[in-house]
Amino acid sequence: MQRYSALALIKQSLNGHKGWKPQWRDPEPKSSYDVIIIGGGGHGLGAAYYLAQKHGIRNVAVLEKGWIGGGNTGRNTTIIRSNYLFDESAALYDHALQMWEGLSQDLNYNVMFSQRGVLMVAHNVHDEQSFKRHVYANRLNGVDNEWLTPEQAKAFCPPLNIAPGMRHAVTGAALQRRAGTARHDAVAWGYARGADALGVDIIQNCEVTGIERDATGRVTGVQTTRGRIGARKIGVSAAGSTSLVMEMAGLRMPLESYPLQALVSEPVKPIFPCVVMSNTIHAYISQSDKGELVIGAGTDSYVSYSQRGALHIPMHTLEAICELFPIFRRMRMMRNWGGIVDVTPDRSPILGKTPVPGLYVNCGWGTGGFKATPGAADLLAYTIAKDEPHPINAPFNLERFGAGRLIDEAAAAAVAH
Ligand code: FAD
Ligand code: PYC
Repeated sequence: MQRYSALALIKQSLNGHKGWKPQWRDPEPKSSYDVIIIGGGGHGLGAAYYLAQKHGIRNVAVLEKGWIGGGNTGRNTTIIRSNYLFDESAALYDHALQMWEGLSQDLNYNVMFSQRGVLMVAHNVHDEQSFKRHVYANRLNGVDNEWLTPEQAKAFCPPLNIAPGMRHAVTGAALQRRAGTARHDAVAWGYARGADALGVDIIQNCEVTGIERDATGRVTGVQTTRGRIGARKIGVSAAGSTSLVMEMAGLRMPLESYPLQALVSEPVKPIFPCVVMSNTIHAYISQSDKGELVIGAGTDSYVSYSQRGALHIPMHTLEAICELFPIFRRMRMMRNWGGIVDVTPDRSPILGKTPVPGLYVNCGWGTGGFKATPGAADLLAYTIAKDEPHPINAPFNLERFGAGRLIDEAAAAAVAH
């Protein structure tokens, strides 16, 4: 694999940067693979990478109906944190956060992971009680989280308005210092490059239209817009389209898909040092390395498979942002878009085996799966390779909705849905 280093940069600069090779191949699909992953987002590409890297399973294809990273991976606001309430979730999300800490080195690709801290601001007694409960639960699980007064929150994030008379006055905040952001495209590209170098075929513009099963019910392959492809095992990592894909194997999933919108401002000089989230008024904000304010809203209130949403949702979010950060009142917004998020009844993901032999699923990350990318990918690869879940993802099985062993993370999921 072409390595990225200071030396490589100097060598290429002497050559007018004409010697860089494409980061991954554009192969024709083979007639069959040991494993097919449906969905070329960060989770699917990462799973393919770890199948090859950790489990030595290299006869793998990732099938993507559009372009890699063109789903929620390339549309999200990149907030990474692990301050979830329950023990199972703390283990899951902190596994991912620990992997983020070494990801650029592992991939030899700068995913621009920045632990600038995530501040969740409280506006009322209910918020305070809920956030403090999370702070205490997180600490018991060895996950960093601390409670700040409004003044301490302002010292951490100077643009924050803590004036007492506001409609949504800030009454305190929970801060996770190890939390932060990463560059979303780089995550998809870094995994694609790493997987390709290990022999994985990344096949774009290849929509899966059917899942084939034999007389025993076991999967045997997929039908796609580029023909039939055989497979011994299939991993589905299709985010907002999961219900549609799983229906191809005869499975009805406990998921609802909603549009979730985000927007960015014109770029400005560095002004915003951290990430701020207000769960109560559905607004979250950070500043990208390009200088744009990256702002996100709550989900639209109807189910849909459209990658766009209604205008009143971002308008409401911008009103909240202007109240919390009056300094931004005259900023212009440049772009607005939506993604389709797959939401479970308990706001926790589903990651494991399915009733169909050879079919595995990773979904239900809803509004919060970017933070989980390395962890989810690692655990999906483990589950496929071993045909059994890792202890970390074992509780996040599909059967919990029948058995009633829910992991209710509605408060930690943060974004209203
Ligand atoms: P995706 O990147 O969506 O990949 C799934 C892929 O499957 C897509 O590329 C799709 O084209 C492909 N696919 C679907 N059907 C088929 C088919 N039939 N055949 C082949 N391919 C198919 N999470 C956070 O942690 N922090 C945030 O700040 C955050 N903000 C968000 C803001 C917005 C606006 C949105 C929309 C989401 C946000 N999320 C956030 C959620 C996060 O983006 C997702 O949970 C995560 O990116 C899911 O990754 P993925 O790889 O599973 O899905
Ligand atoms: O899960 O932290 C999150 C998040 C923030 C914005 C959207 N999702």
